[in-house]
Amino acid sequence: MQRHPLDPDQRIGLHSDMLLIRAFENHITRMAHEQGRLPGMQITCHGQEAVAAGVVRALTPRDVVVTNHRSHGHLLARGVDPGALLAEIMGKRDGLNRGKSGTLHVADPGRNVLMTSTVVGAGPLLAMGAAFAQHYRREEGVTCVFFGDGAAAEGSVHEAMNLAALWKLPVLFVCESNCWAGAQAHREHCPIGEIATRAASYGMPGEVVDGNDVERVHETAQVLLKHCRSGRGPVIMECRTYRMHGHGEHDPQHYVAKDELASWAGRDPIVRHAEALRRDGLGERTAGLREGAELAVDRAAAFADASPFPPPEEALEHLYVNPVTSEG
Ligand SMILES: Cc1ncc(C[n+]2csc(CCOP(=O)(O)OP(=O)(O)O)c2C)c(N)n1
Ligand SMILES: [Mg+2]
Repeated sequence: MQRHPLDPDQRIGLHSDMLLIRAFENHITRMAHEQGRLPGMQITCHGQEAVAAGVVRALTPRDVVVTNHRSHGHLLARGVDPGALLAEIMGKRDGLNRGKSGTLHVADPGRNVLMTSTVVGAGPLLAMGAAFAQHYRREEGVTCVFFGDGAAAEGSVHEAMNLAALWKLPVLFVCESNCWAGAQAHREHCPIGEIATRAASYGMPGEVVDGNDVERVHETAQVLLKHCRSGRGPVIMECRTYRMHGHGEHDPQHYVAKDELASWAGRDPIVRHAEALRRDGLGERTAGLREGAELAVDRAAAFADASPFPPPEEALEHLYVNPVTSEG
């Protein structure tokens, strides 16, 4: 695989994205443990920041993103304003979707984030539809869909991959293989371990990448996106990573062995990347980045806290582009 070395600005950009995502998710964790602060289930991507930053930074604004229940990192890397995202998660009026989507259904049409689907395995089919539209309209974009290793066991994912390959649709299928699907370990739902191996059976390329190595993720995504853009059809990119928190913040994951957690903590993508940057003489440029990310989240929190809840009369507004009226 022909990779292009990253320049210092790109490397620092990837690092900043990961720091922002981590700071944001830490804030969600804190709030999730305060009674009454956040509605619904809160699902964070602690440990998976390198996948979000590495893949999303390789996309262009024309590319479409379809995400899943573990979406905050994808959205922040795409440039979604942390304040608007946090307000959305809190169900506030100034949220990205006016407080009507919450964390689990966020969409940002302005940034081509088509939708967040929390129906496990539905995202790849939606992505295939979006990619069909891109192909049909002869647009340049690619559709990038994130899904989990558990989702890969759903029949819908097979259908999406099969048809995308048959019609040579520009889809980057990104599997975040994070060792768990809810409380089920990877080996309990996946007989072959590697999901990218399946690519061969669809006649498309498949790559496995260390999902805790942000630069490797980024370079691999760049190469695979080139394939999608060339009209040769879809690809599967499997990022091997780890879910450091429970399925959601309500889940203390007592079913996870302590030594497994400790071993993955030792491969933290942010710590590893900071070390790599230091080794290459870029340590000085990382000074203050963490504090900057935390400040951005503090500002986001102040914005979201100050935002009111939407009034009940707005409940049925902005749900459809052309709302069906009571007159029909
Ligand atoms: C069709 C469907 N089945 C079950 C669920 C409940 N559920 C939500 S997330 C999840 C686990 C998904 O695991 P994986 O795809 O590996 O993603 P991860 O949570 O590890 O990021 C399950 C079973 C659902 N949302 N949709
Ligand atoms: Mg998983």
